[in-house]
Amino acid sequence: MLSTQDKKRVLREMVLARRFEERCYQAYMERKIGGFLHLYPGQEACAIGVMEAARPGFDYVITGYRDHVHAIKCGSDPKAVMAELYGKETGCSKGRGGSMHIFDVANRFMGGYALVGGPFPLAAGMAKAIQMKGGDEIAICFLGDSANNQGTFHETMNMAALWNLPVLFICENNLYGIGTALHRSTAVTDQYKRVCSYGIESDQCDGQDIDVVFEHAKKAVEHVRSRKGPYFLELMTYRFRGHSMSDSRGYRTREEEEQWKERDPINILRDRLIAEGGYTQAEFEAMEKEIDAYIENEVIRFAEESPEPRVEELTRYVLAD
Ligand SMILES: Cc1ncc(C[n+]2csc(CCOP(=O)(O)OP(=O)(O)O)c2C)c(N)n1
Ligand SMILES: [Mg+2]
Repeated sequence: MLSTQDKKRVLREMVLARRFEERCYQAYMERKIGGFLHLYPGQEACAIGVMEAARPGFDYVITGYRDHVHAIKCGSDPKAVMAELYGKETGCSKGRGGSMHIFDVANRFMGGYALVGGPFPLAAGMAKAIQMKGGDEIAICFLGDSANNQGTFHETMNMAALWNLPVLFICENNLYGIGTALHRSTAVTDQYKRVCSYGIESDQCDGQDIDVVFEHAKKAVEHVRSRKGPYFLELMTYRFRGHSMSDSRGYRTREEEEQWKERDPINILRDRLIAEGGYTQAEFEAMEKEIDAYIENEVIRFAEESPEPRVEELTRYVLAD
């Protein structure tokens, strides 16, 4: 169980994640950020709750294009992530990758991938390397619900089970792949059931309540770390914003959105802390203000003031020598 102190810390991390993403939205509208931008509000308890149960900076993590918060939870500096979104030389991928290609070797955050389903086999490869080297790490692969219809999903599940790889798959099921509802694209909508045919242990839980995510993730991480084989955990969640920046959300109703917003992961944890005593709404609001000031005065300022990559060096770091 998360202690009161831990709960306050992860609440802070979720608020930082939310404000960071909302500030990205604003910067995109001001044309400071270009290219694709996929935001994470609504899903914060997933990445933060799972990594709270794992070892950020030690375990290897990989995900898709909705990747900023995963990187930050693994230890990436929010300044280097924002500078990457701004396409600056000080960005974590030296401004060459942008939003979908956040990368941080030092913190074992292995990306940030644009190809849906692409990270599955890469995660298996990371797990195979861990297995061969004999370390205590695990590989964690976060992906969306729709990624599971890619061929790579099935090929990877088979190999991961066959080779007993130390890999944890986290499915962030937000019910949509771009504008297509899950039930319109997928025969079996309970994603955790799909890995049973490969003999992989799996579970499903609420992805909005970080206490619930943490408990399920803890069990999953223990399973993989003790080398009992791969594990697949499905988190039921919702993205509050559109898929990407140009999305009028015509494929879902405003009522459905409002229902999910009643299950905002930040409000759930804040209200619980207040109900348990020893925490107040005033403290929460002061924290929000302090985080906004940090994002503005440090994160945004750093991105704004950092240099652009030099034109002569634009292709540097893009391809291996
Ligand atoms: C191989 C490949 N096919 C198609 C796309 C286009 N595409 C981008 S996101 C997406 C939907 C993915 O949805 P999901 O896996 O549920 O993730 P979410 O965006 O909901 O987090 C698709 C089809 C792509 N990026 N890569
Ligand atoms: Mg999805």
